[in-house]
Amino acid sequence: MLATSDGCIRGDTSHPANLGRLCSKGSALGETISLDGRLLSPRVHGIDSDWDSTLDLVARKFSEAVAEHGPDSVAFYVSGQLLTEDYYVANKLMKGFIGSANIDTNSRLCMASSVAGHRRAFGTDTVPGQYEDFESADLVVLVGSNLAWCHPVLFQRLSAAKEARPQMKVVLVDPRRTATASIADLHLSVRPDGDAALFNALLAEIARRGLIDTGFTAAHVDGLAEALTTAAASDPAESGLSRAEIDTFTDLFCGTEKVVTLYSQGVNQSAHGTDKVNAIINCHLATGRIGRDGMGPFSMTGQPNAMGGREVGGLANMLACHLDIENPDHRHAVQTFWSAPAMPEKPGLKAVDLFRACARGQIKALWIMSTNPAVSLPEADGVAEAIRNVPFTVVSDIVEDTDTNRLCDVLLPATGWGEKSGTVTNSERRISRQRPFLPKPGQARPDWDIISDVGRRMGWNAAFDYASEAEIFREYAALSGVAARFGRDFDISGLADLSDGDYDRLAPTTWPVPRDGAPRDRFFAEGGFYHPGGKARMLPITPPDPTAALPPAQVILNTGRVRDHWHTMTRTGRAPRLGAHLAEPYIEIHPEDAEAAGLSPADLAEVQSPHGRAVLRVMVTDRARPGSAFAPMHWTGVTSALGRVNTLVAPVTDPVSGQPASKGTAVSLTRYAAGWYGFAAGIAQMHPTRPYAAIARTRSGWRAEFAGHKRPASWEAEARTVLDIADGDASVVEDAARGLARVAITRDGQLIGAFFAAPVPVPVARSLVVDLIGQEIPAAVVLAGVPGADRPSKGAEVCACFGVGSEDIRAAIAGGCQSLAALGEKLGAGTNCGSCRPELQALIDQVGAQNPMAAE
Ligand SMILES: Nc1nc2c(c(=O)[nH]1)N[C@H]1C(S)=C(S)[C@@H](COP(=O)(O)OP(=O)(O)OC[C@H]3O[C@@H](n4cnc5c(=O)[nH]c(N)nc54)[C@H](O)[C@@H]3O)O[C@H]1N2
Ligand SMILES: Nc1nc2c(c(=O)[nH]1)N[C@H]1C(S)=C(S)[C@@H](COP(=O)(O)OP(=O)(O)OC[C@H]3O[C@@H](n4cnc5c(=O)[nH]c(N)nc54)[C@H](O)[C@@H]3O)O[C@H]1N2
Ligand SMILES: [Mo]
Repeated sequence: MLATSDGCIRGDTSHPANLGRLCSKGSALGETISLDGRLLSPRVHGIDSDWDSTLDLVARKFSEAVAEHGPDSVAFYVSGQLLTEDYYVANKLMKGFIGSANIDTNSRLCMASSVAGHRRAFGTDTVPGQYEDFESADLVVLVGSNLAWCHPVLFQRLSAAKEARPQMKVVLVDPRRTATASIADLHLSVRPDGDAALFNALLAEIARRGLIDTGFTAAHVDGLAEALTTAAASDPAESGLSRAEIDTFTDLFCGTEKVVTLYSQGVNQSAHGTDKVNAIINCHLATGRIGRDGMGPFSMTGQPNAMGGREVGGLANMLACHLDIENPDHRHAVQTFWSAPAMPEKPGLKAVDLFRACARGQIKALWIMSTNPAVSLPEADGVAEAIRNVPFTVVSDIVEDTDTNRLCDVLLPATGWGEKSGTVTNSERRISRQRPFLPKPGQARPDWDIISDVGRRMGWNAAFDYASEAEIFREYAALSGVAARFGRDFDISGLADLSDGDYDRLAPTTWPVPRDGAPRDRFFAEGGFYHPGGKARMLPITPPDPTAALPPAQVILNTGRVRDHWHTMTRTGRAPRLGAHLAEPYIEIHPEDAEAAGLSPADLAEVQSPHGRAVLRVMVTDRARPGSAFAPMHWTGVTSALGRVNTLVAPVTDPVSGQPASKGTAVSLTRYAAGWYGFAAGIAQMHPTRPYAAIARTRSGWRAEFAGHKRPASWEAEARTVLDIADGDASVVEDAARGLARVAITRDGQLIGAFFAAPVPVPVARSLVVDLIGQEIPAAVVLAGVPGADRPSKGAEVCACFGVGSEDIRAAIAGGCQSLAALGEKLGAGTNCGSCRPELQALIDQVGAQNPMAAE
């Protein structure tokens, strides 16, 4: 990614992973880098402080806790959004010097089941293939991946490959018919967690048809017979699919040699996630379709450096460089290399258990870096309580106000994207440099520098005396050479002698990069697995019993992502063009479930589980599978009143990987009893202050949805409070009998705030009102609440990159643009990141119908 002198963000066409393509969020990064809302100085109990005294305090509190209660009384909770150099130093400080393995990462919520599945099958955490394999495959099976929205750049690569080679087939396995279904020849709406039953059925069929690659399995695979016996005994119907659907899928898989099975959080985030991973890998091992051009299982990472974190040993059960914590030889080698005083002999606490230990009072000092656990962990209210319960808490972040920051004693300002320097590794094992192009703002410092400073203040001067990220990288690369002597896959020792200049210029590089010996692109085509004896393991997988039928008005809550937001929105929430696609927390439910719960479109649903409650806007759609509802994970206490879905999610984890089952909590649905509903747009920042509320950025300021119980005595006062506007002239139209109210506030003829209330969800053209804010416009136009003839509404935002709305697109289609190419030529829509192309196609397919993806 490049930032150009005109302030634009462009893709780097020479980068082999994206070839210059960006997603909507990447394209909008320029809107997120202002210093508005940034954390710019260290803060202790809400008061700005200096680095020296703050880091002395941090070092002293951690040292005291270790001295009084032992090393396991402290913990770090870190993130796949740290750079490799940051991550390496954090892991070194905790595991080698503090002497505890209590460092875990948000990758536990993301990649842990893939890591565990890889280790069970291959003996180490290796992704065998590379992105090019998606392009050269003849069948790509996407399992629990919404590629169109979550990996739009790869989605574009896949779309282009399919266009170029129409014989290529794509299968999507997902309970929901997502935007990704637009590329699929076959969509299998699997029952939640029905995947293992589906892949067992496939494995049994592979055997039945005599398609086991016996040469490969005899030479390179253990466990074939047991895996086959178990697969044959498993009931395909437990997948929730019909016999015909399963047959179509198995025919495709069996009849195609070049198959890539690409999977993501629909696989990992499950109480059976590791088993699902191994059920998939089994089918590739049995057919020998692994590590060859266009073939293999492919686990897709999410965060920029999820893979780098796995490599440095950021998980509580790993050592650095894919070495094992339980292995005394491995421990000894790392300890010697680091000249470390102490090394833990057993794994530390995994994320969910770590916060449970906080709740129990076992953790006395906690440092959170680059993650927002009060929003993103299951049982989020309990996690917030647990953080409050730790006597001393530190968080390093780039923004000032997050749900987690609000709970912590000490805030440390880190440098962010554009300011940081280091490396990240992507899903295909490719290491890329992140180069800074902005000055460090305020007192912000790189994460590695903050961590190293604390290490020195805790007494380990020599071990943490780093002058630059290049120095850390060289040390890390040298350690990987030590690991390679144990026959490990992760070896970048060939990069251990880079000069500072070489490091700065480092081109994107796929590991392994051994000091001697040839680099290679793929693993395992000729065996060479990392279990003793060099064989892979197939595992006998017993699918979970299908969940018993839920009572009426209960559904399984599936959670995940929307197209234009990133996790807890600390950055995407600042970009107006990213707030327009889906501006409010919502729940997507099937018409049958809506009916059973008495919910109509645009109602608010009260969603409850034993762990908490949320109130979400209802979106009724047959894209949902009956019995399974979907809600995005992005809304927080900063952006909403009751939109945090992790308050609902049960802290159930996979027994092997410890990864939470973030997609499978049973919840009940009822209609939220609101006395009034409101929509407001204005120039000032609004806050989620009403019983129901959600705020979003707009180009002219902010917009918000509200609901309350008792109707306010004065609508003007209510409007001024929620809009946070005290001045200007307010015009009010009220129909007290029907409970309708509209308030427009102007200043010097300019519209600065508009507010609409009704006893039902407010029917007003949101995007039009938003567009009017800041304009010279008579209050009467707003109070009419309809588009003026000269100002047609552009409709709900579809293309975030070029700000193109649904109405403009409909008009263009009606005017003759009947293809994506024609729309792109006329409006630009869909020509940058491409993630709206499924929505554009849907509009082409059904002009005149309601745009199914938009919030309005
Ligand atoms: N826009 C956007 N993109 C992102 C991110 C973001 O926040 N926003 N985050 C990044 C990160 S960190 C990650 S990890 C990735 C995640 O990328 P994805 O895994 O693609 O995203 P999710 O929406 O979490 O989940 C994917 C799908 O799993 C399906 N699913 C749920 N349960 C099951 C099941 O039992 N079986 C199957 N087969 N499918 C199921 C869901 O319906 C959902 O469509 O995205 C990355 N990209
Ligand atoms: N229900 C449900 N929950 C989920 C998921 C789900 O699908 N459903 N998905 C899970 C997954 S896959 C993931 S990856 C997690 C993500 O969850 P989180 O990691 O909690 O989410 P982010 O918003 O990415 O948090 C990153 C934080 O780091 C800050 N930050 C950004 N850059 C820097 C930096 O350079 N240094 C420092 N120190 N801070 C920085 C940001 O401001 C932000 O506060 O959520 C998980 N939780
Ligand atoms: Mo993730």
